[in-house]
Amino acid sequence: MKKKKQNKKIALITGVTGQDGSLLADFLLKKNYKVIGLKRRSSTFNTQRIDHLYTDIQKPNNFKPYYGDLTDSSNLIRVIQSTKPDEIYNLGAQSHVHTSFETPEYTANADALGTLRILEAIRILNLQKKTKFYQASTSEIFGNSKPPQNENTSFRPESPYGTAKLYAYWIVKNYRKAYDIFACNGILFNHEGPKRGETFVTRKITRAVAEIYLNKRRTVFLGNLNAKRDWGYAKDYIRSMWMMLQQKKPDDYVIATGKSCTVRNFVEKTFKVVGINIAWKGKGLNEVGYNSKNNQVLVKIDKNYFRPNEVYHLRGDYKKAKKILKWRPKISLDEMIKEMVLNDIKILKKS
Ligand code: NAP
Ligand code: G4F
Repeated sequence: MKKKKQNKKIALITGVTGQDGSLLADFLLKKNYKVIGLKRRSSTFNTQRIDHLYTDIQKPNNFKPYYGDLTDSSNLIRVIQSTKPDEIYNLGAQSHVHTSFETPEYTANADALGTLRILEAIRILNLQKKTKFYQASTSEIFGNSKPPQNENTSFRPESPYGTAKLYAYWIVKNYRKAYDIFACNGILFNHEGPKRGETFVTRKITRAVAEIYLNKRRTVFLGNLNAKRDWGYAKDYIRSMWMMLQQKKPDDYVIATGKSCTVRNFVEKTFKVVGINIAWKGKGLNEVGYNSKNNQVLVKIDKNYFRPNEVYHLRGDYKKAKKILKWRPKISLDEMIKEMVLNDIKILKKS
């Protein structure tokens, strides 16, 4: 008997040019999906993370980029109407917490209303039965609620970013209940890797350490060294997004490692990869980190990197994801830091 040809599943990813979007595109293409990636028009190239997916534009493959923006409803409706995706992963966002204090209205427009626009598009186009929806929620919605934070922890966002993401979180729950849309919130704690944007603290540090190691710079300036984060490995977290949409029922899940450390510890661990032991002296803005072997000052504090409000300690409890999704993190923080530093050294040697 002839085997019936199965149609490929179609996934639409907003934010495909970002860290998570590009990794998710790789992941879904390996699973034989057809991937539609929403990218913004930009005056300089913004596709470095996905260029490998369409080297030859004349040769159609399973990845197709579309221009689009989360602030543009008509565009979103058009793209969703013409592609009719089985799964939508809404990863697009103004995702920088500090920047959200400078651009609060834009952040709300893209991060909060952008989510609403996609949910409305699903409803308007009558795709409730077909299209599953993943929302990139965040541990920032917990703000300064006491760790460990899980799905039952109260929300106390401390930034325009966290507040916009909390709107998105609730509107997903509203639409799930009201219109029976298969919609999930992945409440992901910080996750990093070689593709992390260079203004987030982990990549800023691994890149600076690589430059210091190669004698391309002398010091790195940082803000609050005492903030604690639960840092996981981005590729591990991407897997959980897909897993959520393969369940029988839509639900919300915390994704984390369950361990946290300070920015200060992260700095120490990163310098250790290139054989430098960091010691600290001084207080507040005058604190410095120095090479304990030769006293050379390598880390300084700059008050411009402090935020109007700080989230002091995020540490997630991912028991629910472990039990229901059978998800767990695989790569340790030390392994990840090593990978990030070695990758930054490699990039710098090429440049
Ligand atoms: P990222 O690297 O900053 O990527 C954000 C993506 O969104 C980029 O592709 C960006 O496009 C796009 N974007 C920004 N504004 C847009 C708009 N108005 N319309 C359409 N696209 C827009 O972020 P990420 O680390 O991959 O995070 C992915 C998602 O997860 C975000 O929603 C973030 O808030 C959330 N999240 C991240 C973490 C984390 O630790 N990484 C944790 C929890 C939640 P350009 O490339 O053109 O700028
Ligand atoms: O790396 P960060 O900028 O990440 P933050 O604010 O935790 O946000 C990231 O994780 C969220 C999940 O919890 C995501 F939703 C969000 O999109 C983003 O991916 O800062 C981490 C910590 C903060 O406490 C900050 O004050 O590092 C501290 N920090 C100290 N010096 C610094 C610096 N942060 C940055 N970006 N740059 C510094 O020089």
